[in-house]
Amino acid sequence: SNGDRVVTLLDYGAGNVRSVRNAIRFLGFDIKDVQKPEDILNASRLIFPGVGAFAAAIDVLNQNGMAEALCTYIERDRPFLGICLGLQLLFESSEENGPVKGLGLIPGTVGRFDSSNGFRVPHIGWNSVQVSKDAGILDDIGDRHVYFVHSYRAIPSEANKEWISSTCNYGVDFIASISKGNIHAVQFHPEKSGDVGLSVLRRFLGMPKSNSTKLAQGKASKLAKRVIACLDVRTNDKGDLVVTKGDQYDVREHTKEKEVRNLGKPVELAGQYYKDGADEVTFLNITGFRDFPLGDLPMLKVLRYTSENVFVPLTVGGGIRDFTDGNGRYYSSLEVASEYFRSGADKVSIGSDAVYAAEAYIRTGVKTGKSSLEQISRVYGNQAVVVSIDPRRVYLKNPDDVEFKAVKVKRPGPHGEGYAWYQCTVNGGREGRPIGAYELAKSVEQLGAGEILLNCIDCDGQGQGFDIDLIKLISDAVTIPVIASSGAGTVEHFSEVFQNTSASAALAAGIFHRKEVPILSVKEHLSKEGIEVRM
Ligand code: 1PR
Repeated sequence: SNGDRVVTLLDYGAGNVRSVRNAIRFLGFDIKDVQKPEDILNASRLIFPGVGAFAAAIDVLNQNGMAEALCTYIERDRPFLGICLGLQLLFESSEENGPVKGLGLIPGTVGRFDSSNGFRVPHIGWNSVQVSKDAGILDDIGDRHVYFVHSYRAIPSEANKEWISSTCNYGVDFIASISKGNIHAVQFHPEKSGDVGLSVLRRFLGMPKSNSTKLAQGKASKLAKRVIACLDVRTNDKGDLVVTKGDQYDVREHTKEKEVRNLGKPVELAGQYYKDGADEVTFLNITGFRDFPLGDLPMLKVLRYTSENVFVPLTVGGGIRDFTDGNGRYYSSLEVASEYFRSGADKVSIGSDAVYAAEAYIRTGVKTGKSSLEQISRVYGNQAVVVSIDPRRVYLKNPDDVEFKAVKVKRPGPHGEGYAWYQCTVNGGREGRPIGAYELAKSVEQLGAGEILLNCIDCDGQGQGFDIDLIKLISDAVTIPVIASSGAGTVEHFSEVFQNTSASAALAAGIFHRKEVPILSVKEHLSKEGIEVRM
């Protein structure tokens, strides 16, 4: 009957669960949203994708009687799947802005990862898990990677060991999933873990199983280095939204007409890169600084369509700032970001506006809480906020010639300069600002950025390799993950950046769009070099 293909979803409205919805629909199920506590008690299967902050979530659940219904449902051993915060909330308490009391169904406290031992927080990316219990839903995982994004974790103990079905290691062993009877919860995101994640959901939904690979064979878990495909998107002169790609940020052809370079359609390309094994897909609305994105509805459509079929994380950037339109209607940057999230983005990326926020923070030493960066990370969590840095190299004879952090460069400048500082720019590289990439990175980390997308205008589109000096400088300066970007031309450039810097991910555009280097070749090369990747 139809009832067999319905999933009840507990979405308490604290954030974006669009990707969970998309994955459920992709598997052929309908969704019934929980409106009142009875809907939980009457569910034939319930998915609880926790998002946002622990305290906010528990408050909402307590206010409307959902917490009690949820506990009853779980105590009755009814089919349940919690995701991410949906796992953490089952524990007794969390240290996130706390201690804050949880539902108390599983013994233990949820604490924060410690970034002091070289493990960057948030734990973002693809990691493998050690399955310790035959839990059914994990049967297809084996040693394949699944996608995590979180700063807090529950630790295995004598008291909770009967619940644990898998663990993961990230500086410490933490609980990757729990299973007991019909109750399951996973710290990772099955809806963002590609095929292997879909198979976890498929098994929870009781669908026909593929050949089981069963328990993973004792391979230590290790966070994989991510390979990200980036789509710079803008409308061309005919008004079509196209994927374009610049040379040092100049995206026009060198012809008389100077048309915008057209490398394909955004939704199609994103779908292709997902199939090719991209670990993430990033869209940059590169004219967002002048065209307001909520007026630019095609980009929201691109996100909606892409997220229906692409089950890895999606980031979108461009135009995240406060804006007043021609009719005097004011939009906050938070509204812009919320619209991106609602349309299917998992993370948003802020460029120009983060530069202004960092400049103000350095000047005053005060966190106003009002910048787009601070507001969005407060509401959606810092793991959902990327800061895109667009620096340009400025050579120096003497590192003391500027007030900004300068580095000794491997290759001297045009006049034999041995040093450089990296000047931040805004508006798509058009305007240089009085702040360096190093100072910006440090500031935005404090203001709530969860990740840095580190471009380099000099290297962009050149295919000569990443700017190792810059990437080393920045990845050593912060404890959040850094995505190396700009300049990839060969597979060796990817191993070079991972062997010489502590970047967590490498992003490329041109070589993928022009089909010069397939994503699979990059992964195979990295794997051959002994670098952990998701295959
Ligand atoms: O300032 O918040 O509106 O955000 C604008 C965003 O658009 C920023 O993230 C900025 O990096 C991006 N952007 C603006 N102008 C351009 C341009 O190219 N004219 N694209 C642009 C930046 C850089 C990379 C690129 C890599 C890899 N693109 O993301 O994809 O350099 O390229 P490669 O592998 O071909 O070398 P805001």
